[in-house]
Amino acid sequence: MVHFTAEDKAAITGAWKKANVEEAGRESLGRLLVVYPRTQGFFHSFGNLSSASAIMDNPKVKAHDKVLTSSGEALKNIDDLKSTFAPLSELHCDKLHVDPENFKILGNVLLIVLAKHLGEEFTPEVTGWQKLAAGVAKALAYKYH
Ligand code: HNI
Repeated sequence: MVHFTAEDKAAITGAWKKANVEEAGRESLGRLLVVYPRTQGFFHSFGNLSSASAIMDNPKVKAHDKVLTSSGEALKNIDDLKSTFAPLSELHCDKLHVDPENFKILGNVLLIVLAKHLGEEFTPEVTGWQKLAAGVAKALAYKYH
């Protein structure tokens, strides 16, 4: 299990407050689809994903900021990510059939997008976020069978 120190928690919450979470979530999903095209296969219902600009302007991608905003819940329950993400783990396994390797990839994309949004000040906080991304990826994979 990932353990968060008081310093990690303070750094994570600080960056969360400064970041535009909806925008960063949207951009991360868009970037995931552009940079890792095989992930597009999970999003058949999203319509036109034929080019980088089509993806970044796709209304459904833009609307899909809930992927990250749901991580706001994670912050409130950071010491129990496993239970917090259990329902979403079941959904992604049983209904969506998303290979859990993709959770790690999206986490990495998110860290890069946040670094872009927050600039240099994100650097000292990256330790906490690295752990959070890893913890969420692990929690989302927990119910896989
Ligand atoms: Ni994910 C739907 C959360 C990673 C593919 N996903 C959701 C929903 C949430 C969510 C919340 C909405 C559920 C609902 O409507 O009840 N997803 C998360 C989180 C992460 C994540 C917190 C990782 C941090 N999802 C991924 C990844 C993929 C993915 C990496 C595929 C590559 N998710 C999906 C798909 C849907 C989805 C597909 C359904 C989309 C739709 O609207 O049809």
